[in-house]
Amino acid sequence: MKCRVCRGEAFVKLPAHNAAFCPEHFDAFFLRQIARAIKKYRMLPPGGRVVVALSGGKDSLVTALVLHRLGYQVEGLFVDLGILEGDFSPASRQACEEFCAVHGVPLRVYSLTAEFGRGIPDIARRYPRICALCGVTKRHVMNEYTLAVGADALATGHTLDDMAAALFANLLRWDLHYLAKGLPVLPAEEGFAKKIKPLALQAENEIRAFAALHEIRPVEAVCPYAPEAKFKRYKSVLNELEEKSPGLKRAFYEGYTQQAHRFKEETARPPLVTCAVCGLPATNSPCTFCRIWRDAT
Ligand code: Q46
Ligand code: ZN
Ligand code: ZN
Repeated sequence: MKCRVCRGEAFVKLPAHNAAFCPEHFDAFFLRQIARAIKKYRMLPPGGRVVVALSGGKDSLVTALVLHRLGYQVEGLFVDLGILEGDFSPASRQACEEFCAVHGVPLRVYSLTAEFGRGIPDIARRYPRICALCGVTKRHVMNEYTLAVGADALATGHTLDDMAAALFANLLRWDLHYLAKGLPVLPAEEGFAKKIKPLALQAENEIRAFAALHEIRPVEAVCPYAPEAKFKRYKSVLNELEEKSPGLKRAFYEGYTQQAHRFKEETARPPLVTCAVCGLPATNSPCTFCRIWRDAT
């Protein structure tokens, strides 16, 4: 296989794009694809300021590197959950610290233990559905932080595989709420920072190749509370279909982004109140975050 651009030895083969590339031209191709998505979905103004939610995994690290290389003012935010089992939080934190040091990306670490004197394992003893609360916690911290620093948006590392699998699952159960919210961009609203997913059109194999090319070293430790990977079955069905029809996943998700407006009016959101403690919009006051971590009642 030869590089589509220079005819040199190919480093990666991308059946979905009917192309193969050498390292140099794959790098340029990957950046160009994301630059195009950022423009198409109006994710960021040129040179804009963006907080990237870093977990230590490859997707979030690749998101930060790409945005940094495209000239945005990137700041990484790592939420240290205080999970010591399996060295999960310390190893994740170290992966983020190393990445940020190598690439010159500023990193802010928000440690639950430092802020509130306890972490996820302490909370897990009281609450059985710990992942749901952990998700609420991370989203709250990231949103509050992005608003506080006045960045243009909060970026997460969701990939095409994540977006297509979620779309597939939510279509099967006609979850209209999600179907109105599955876009790569959620606009800012009062109390909510703009949320963007710059890798929403990049498939897993492309992201893996880009991470390898730049010697990104993601964390290997796995969270001890990790349930079966989200949407795993849907991902494998889509991958089977993709193998037979390269490009199907992307066409499926991209097609949705053109139709998503149709689901908008269908969703009635529960009315929001203002949390008396943190001042952010929530379904109840105090909000779940303040109830759990700030002991608000
Ligand atoms: S970190 Fe938190 Fe995940 Fe661990 S406790 Fe569950 S949600 S599995 S992405
Ligand atoms: Zn080439
Ligand atoms: Zn609150």
